[in-house]
Amino acid sequence: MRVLLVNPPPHQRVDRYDTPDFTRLGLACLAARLRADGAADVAIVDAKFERLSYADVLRRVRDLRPDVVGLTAFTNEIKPAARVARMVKAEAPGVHTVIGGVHVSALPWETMVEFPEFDLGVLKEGEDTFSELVATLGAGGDPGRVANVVQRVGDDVNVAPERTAPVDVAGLPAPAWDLVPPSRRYLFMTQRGCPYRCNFCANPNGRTVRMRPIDGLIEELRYIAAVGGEELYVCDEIFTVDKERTHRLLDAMIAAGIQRKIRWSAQVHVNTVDEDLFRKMKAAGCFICGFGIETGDADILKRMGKGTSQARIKSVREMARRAGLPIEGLFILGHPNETWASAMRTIDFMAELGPERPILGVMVPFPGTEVARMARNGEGGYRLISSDWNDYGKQIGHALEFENLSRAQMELLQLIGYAKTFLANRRFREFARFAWDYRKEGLAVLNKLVLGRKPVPVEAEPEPARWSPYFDGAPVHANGVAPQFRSAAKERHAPERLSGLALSREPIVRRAEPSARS
Ligand code: B12
Ligand code: SF4
Repeated sequence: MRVLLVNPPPHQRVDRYDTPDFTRLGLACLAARLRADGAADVAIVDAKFERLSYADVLRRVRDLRPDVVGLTAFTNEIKPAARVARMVKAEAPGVHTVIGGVHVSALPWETMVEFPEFDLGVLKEGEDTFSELVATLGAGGDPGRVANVVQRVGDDVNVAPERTAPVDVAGLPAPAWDLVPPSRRYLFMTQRGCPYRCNFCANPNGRTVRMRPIDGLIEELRYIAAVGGEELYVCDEIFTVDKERTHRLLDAMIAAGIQRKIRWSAQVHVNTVDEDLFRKMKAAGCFICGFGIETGDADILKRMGKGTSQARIKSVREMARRAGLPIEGLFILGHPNETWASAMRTIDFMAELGPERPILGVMVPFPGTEVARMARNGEGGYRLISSDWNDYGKQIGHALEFENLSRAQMELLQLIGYAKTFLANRRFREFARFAWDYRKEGLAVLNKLVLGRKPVPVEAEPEPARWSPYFDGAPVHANGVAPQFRSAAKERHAPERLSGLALSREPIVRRAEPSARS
């Protein structure tokens, strides 16, 4: 079997992550596992990293003539992934198109119904499932029997039973970085899982933390340094979740002299750090440490499930300062029942803490989260304003607003927040630099605020008419599906009851009509 893994081109080129200077870790992990199993020849095409157009991707498909094309997608990437799959199917209908990643994992049935371009979907962490799926396809077996797979069968969608155990991370081979072009920055993951339950987070790897062995990590770091990697983005949900193990890992990194070749950033939780750990992180090459502060409103913080307090956040900020470790403070505007006043408290708190790198995103109701459930039900003051997945970005997006806080007000608050954090701390030069570094994103927000124009897609094409079951019946207040679209089929086949069943449903493609409420 020949397998091609694809990170699709971006919908637009505004956010810096639309044109990243690193390649996709998830695909490198899948490729490594397939290769170790010996089940397939694997190639990776990272269209974002390589700046490839859709036509370029299709050319690669023609050259490589794969039996399986696997696509990865966060929510805001699902439509570009479907576009690649559509092109592949038009060119070679016999190729199996497989979608994986966090979006299909949160909405398995809905994704397969909305995007007929995908033949199969792999849910959650993909190594075990995809490996079994490829072997099954190679042997001419029934892919619908592979646990954690969703399959299109004619007009039906089959959802196989769930896998009982999460992936044994300790037993995985190192990511197949040799299958992607070398780069200056790499994503690096030392463990998977997070024990917390924040209401806005999909926590895709579940609550059980599983660690990679330290010697394998050091070997991977040596490889990355040898191919010219200079910087890492550590992707662990909480790098310091087990302090004792973090100390051992940092000691091993220092002993191997990693800090002389590579600098890195990581995210921590304020409950799992102390000054000593910060000092050692810095000694091991950490140049900035991120933590989710999320809000400056004490009540909102209490309710969100982060398990922390403002007092703890302030004391951890001071610890980092004393340790000489710059911080990235991550904040969100748009928590349930957010108001102008609570958002201003967030901005004031951000200015007070003065993170070296402030990040202030606007809430996105990612499927599978409590916030998404509330937004779909019109709770928490939320109003969904788009049923277009391309609008589901945190910095540049257009997914929701509040009954009492318009989208434009939220975006204005976002700009005020950034400006105040720098200017109140008299960091004028840094502000100028920040404004220059993020000029594309800033202009996109201003353009939308002042002229009401959304960013222009890179390669627009007429969209096929679709029926999006996720939004069917949800109160979308603009450019989306009207509430009366709730279909009898959706009522009959509630996703909660799908497991293991082959279902009939109404035709996949239905044309959305203008919202009655827009
Ligand atoms: C590192 C990271 C980033 C990095 C790098 C992202 C990247 N392009 O690789 C940066 C900082 C750039 C980033 C940016 C964003 N991120 Co981010 N990010 C993460 C983080 C922490 C880890 C992702 C990762 O690499 N995991 C490791 C690999 C191994 O896992 P994986 O990619 O999920 O792949 C596995 C499975 O999903 C599956 N799989 C994936 N693809 C495929 C394909 C096939 C064919 C198969 C079979 C299986 C499969 O198998 C893989 C191996 O097990 C996750 C949270 C998390 N803990 O997962 C959030 C997360 C993915 N990010 C998220 C978001 C929202 C974003 C942004 C949209 C935010 C924004 N700025 O608007 C941007 C989008 C950027 C983009 N388009 O690339 C959300 C996604 C939610 C959603 N439903 O879409 C997450 C889940 C955070 C959260 N808790 O809500 N992110
Ligand atoms: S602590 Fe971070 S990774 Fe864990 S649930 Fe909260 S936001 Fe998600």
